[in-house]
Amino acid sequence: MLWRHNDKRHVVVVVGHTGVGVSSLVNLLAGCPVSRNSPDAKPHTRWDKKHLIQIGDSERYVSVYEIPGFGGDIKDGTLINYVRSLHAHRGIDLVLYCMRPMRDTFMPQTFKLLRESLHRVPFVAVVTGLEYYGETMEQWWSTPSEKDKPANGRMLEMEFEMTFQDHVCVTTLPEVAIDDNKKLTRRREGSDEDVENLVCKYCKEDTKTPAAGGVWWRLSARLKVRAAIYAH
Ligand SMILES: Nc1nc2c(ncn2[C@@H]2O[C@H](COP(=O)(O)OP(=O)(O)O)[C@@H](O)[C@H]2O)c(=O)[nH]1
Ligand SMILES: [Mg+2]
Repeated sequence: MLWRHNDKRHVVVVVGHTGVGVSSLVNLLAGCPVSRNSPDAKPHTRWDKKHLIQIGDSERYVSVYEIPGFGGDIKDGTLINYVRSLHAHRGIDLVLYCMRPMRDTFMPQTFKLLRESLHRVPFVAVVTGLEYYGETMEQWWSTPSEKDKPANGRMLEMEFEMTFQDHVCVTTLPEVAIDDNKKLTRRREGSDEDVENLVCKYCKEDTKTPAAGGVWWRLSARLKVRAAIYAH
């Protein structure tokens, strides 16, 4: 992939365990199916998935990089190197970290490695699959999943050491799966608005994060990623 060093667009990276709804979130943000989401949740997402997505009604576009699912076809270490390299070349402005409301999709170790690699980059938790949850989907964050346990948001912090700058509780169910269900349609539209607002909040004009690396670092990072891809 050729990165354009002079690209001044904000860079948003979408990551998550395979099957949590990374591709579906990208489609939600784009407002139409730009990425294939797989009914069987197999990791169809491959390398070099970059989408130019218009935010809100503005004239501005952000570059959204859809990272293949962790725990899928491609080694997690290779994916982390790829994200590091992207940060060195383009400067990442926002990480959308997708999870389902299930522990095995949290990936605290991966979170830690990404967090350490991306200094000062805001991480936003996107909890998907909440279309039938509670009175509002947002309640998931402030509700304990078991009696006498901390609320889910606190639990992520205390038990898994995963601290986020922001969070959003959503459904990324594709439009075709919703059909005419009014409640689900409303929840999907609300999810779209919430995620878009977050992207706007962290990708304001004149706040582009500069690329992190010097020329030599960038070159060696790129070679490492190339080697990892060929080895795959
Ligand atoms: N119930 C539910 N299913 C979802 C949601 N988001 C995505 N899916 C489904 O989960 C499967 C995997 O989604 P996909 O976006 O391909 O996941 P990815 O592997 O993370 O890219 C697909 O069948 C989607 O239709 C959601 O919010 N709720
Ligand atoms: Mg996918």
